[in-house]
Amino acid sequence: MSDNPLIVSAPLSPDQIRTAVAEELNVAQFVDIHTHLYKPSLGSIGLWGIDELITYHYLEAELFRSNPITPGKYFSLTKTEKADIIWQTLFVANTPISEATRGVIAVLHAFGLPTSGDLTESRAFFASRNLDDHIRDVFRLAGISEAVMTNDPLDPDEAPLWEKGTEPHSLFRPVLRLDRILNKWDQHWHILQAKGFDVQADGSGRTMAEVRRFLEGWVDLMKPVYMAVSLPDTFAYPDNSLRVRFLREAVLPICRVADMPMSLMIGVRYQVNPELRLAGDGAGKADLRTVERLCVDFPDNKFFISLLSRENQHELCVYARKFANLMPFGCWWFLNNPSIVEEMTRERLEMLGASFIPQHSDARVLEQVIYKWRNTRRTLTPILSNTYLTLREDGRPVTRTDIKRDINRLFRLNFENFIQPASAHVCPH
Ligand code: FIX
Ligand code: ZN
Repeated sequence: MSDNPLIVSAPLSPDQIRTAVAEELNVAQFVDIHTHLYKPSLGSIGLWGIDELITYHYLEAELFRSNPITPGKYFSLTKTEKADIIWQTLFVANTPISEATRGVIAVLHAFGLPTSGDLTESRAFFASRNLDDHIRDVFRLAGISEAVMTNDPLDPDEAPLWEKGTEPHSLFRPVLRLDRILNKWDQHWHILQAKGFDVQADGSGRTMAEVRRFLEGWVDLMKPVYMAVSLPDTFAYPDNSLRVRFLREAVLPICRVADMPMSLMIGVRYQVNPELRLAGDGAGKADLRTVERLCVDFPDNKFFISLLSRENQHELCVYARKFANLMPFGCWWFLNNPSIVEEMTRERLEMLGASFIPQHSDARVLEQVIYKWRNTRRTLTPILSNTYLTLREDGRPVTRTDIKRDINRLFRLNFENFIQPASAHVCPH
């Protein structure tokens, strides 16, 4: 398709709309605004390769439904043994028809590797890859220009790497993740104290000022694009909890001064089955009056909001219509399945136009971005096409320029503007 301005601004027929949406989604380079991927200089905490793909916690949960092995026995196995039993159970003895199993198939297929039989050839392929080249190949196949990380200043494996000094990487953007402070202060306050911060388990004394000093130090060190936390379905605001005091007196003031969004991912029922470890979390409906009150009480702060319960999604769209400092993003975790992505994306387009962020991958293993973004494009193509077909039917011609502009806003500009001061915002064009 040429870039002749005459052609791109010509009204499209229904078939041309469908073609243009598919083509523009395919060529657009997305920003993946929430992942658990790591820049190479953070070393072995960055997961990649076939054994990591197959032992993804989504697949571990599915293993225990199709194999009598106990979690205790499974977690005593080596990584290779774990991958072998999952591969045999979910990919050989059963058909890989779930979203997460099909994703592994899509990654193997993308690299021309066998999608049946054993893992010998695949293991040899990934073992032969140079990580930097592999990352660029994976991002190219996924159609993403950068991945936003999740960086934990109290993770014993990660924090020392940042403190020692790490190489920045143009494809990865840092995020300051606060779960250990906001959700597990009782288990972590002594680490700050040992680092020379005058903090107390009960939050008394100079604790709030010292937590603010700790976080300001990490903002200087890490240069995060936003701060983030996952919160339980029972998250309450306002209340007298230490968590709310940390938000009010340390986290949100820093974010406001830095014009940095705060990402709240709400609705986790942590460790409903602890035996499953990372796969043991569940989902619950949250009370969104918390989000309402935060947006009212902190009008100069910006909130990325993602919710884990399908039942919260419509009310999130209503709140996004009330508060411009609220940016709904993604179809998170248990919602990242075509049947629910379709419902959520349609109601967001109907209520918010192009003023939201449709998806993030939440990838924990590098190559997952290939299938997670392929699935997003596949699911969104008919949804966006029908949106434009309806607009055309109601009397407004649709051009390729419209489609290109809207896709850029949905998958790049809404994020890039939201992490910038208003003075730096770029208008969609
Ligand atoms: O809190 C989070 O960032 C969640 O996305 C993860 O904890 C979760 O395990 C996940 O990877 C979901 O996709
Ligand atoms: Zn996540």
